[in-house]
Amino acid sequence: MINVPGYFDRRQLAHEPVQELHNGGWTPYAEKSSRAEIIAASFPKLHPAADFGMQPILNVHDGGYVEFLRSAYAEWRASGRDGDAIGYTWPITRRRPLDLDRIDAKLGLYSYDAATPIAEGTWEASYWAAQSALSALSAILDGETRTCFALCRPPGHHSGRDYCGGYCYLNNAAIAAEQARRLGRRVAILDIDYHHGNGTQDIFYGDAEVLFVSIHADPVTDYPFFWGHADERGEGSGLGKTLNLPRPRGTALDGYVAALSEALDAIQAHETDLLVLSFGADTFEEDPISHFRLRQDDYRVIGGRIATLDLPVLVVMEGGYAVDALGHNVEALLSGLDPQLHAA
Ligand code: SP5
Ligand code: ZN
Repeated sequence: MINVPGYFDRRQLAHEPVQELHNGGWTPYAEKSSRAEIIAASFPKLHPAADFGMQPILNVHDGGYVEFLRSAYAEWRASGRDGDAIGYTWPITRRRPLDLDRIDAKLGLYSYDAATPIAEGTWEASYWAAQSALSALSAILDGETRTCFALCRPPGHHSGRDYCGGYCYLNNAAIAAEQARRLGRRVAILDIDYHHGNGTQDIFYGDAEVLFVSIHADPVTDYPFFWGHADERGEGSGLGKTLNLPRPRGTALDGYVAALSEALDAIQAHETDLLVLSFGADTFEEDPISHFRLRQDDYRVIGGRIATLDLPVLVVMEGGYAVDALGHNVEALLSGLDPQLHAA
């Protein structure tokens, strides 16, 4: 059992898309609500999320995009379609701004892939995932705990200011990080999901105050392809405040901790006083959609290395699709991160 405090709201289970387009065909949606159920079962109890309202979401996301997320499913159905809303045409890296109202145009404008359908409960679940992240942040800022877990689902790190993608709709980690920054904290985000956190990177790309560091599969071979290359380092006053550490398929613990040392050095150099850890367990050797080779015990080692920073850590759940192992992998990470709390 996990004794790190955690936050979750059962309304996050309302999102249950049926299928996604993958390798040219429809396959069952990998980001299932059972992922959250199995993680929740590893905690003796989880705190219900408090409601921090829309403002922290709108500090990160575009108002038009948020309105779209809330209404897309109803519009899709009103257009006579079955199933979940999904786009089929995308503007080439943003054409000129056009005020288009057709649902298909809006799906194209506000998304970048065909893996992120909008289902009946998508808005409700996404809203409460963001509130879980804000609630866990609040527990840290109020001094109740130094380590806190946000059982965010749907995940968030592929979602940018005005787009969804990669099973992500609202960027939970970015929303919490921005809130913490506004409350005066010096924030770094360390993203250790298998996939590059392109949404988080985009949100803070020109930002000198929030450091974004990511260890992920090389985008030359892996999703999301168009972001996460080592030469992406931030822009303007944010130049040098984005650090990408892509690693090849097949990476196991040794290669991983070498990248992690580089990441931790950058976090220290930033003079960070609060770490947001975007944690995806899809680096696991048995993950069905990914290609790293981390084992369950490796997550304890990784958590232990991150703990050497001696910082308050907000852990935000991202991906991980080997559902049966998910609770154990989260437990291993958290036990490494906070052995005292874990033994308590
Ligand atoms: C949060 C996160 O980990 N998002 C990952 C999105 C990856 N999407 C690209 C790979 C899609 C693989 N889909 C497999 C479906 C199996 N039914
Ligand atoms: Zn992932």
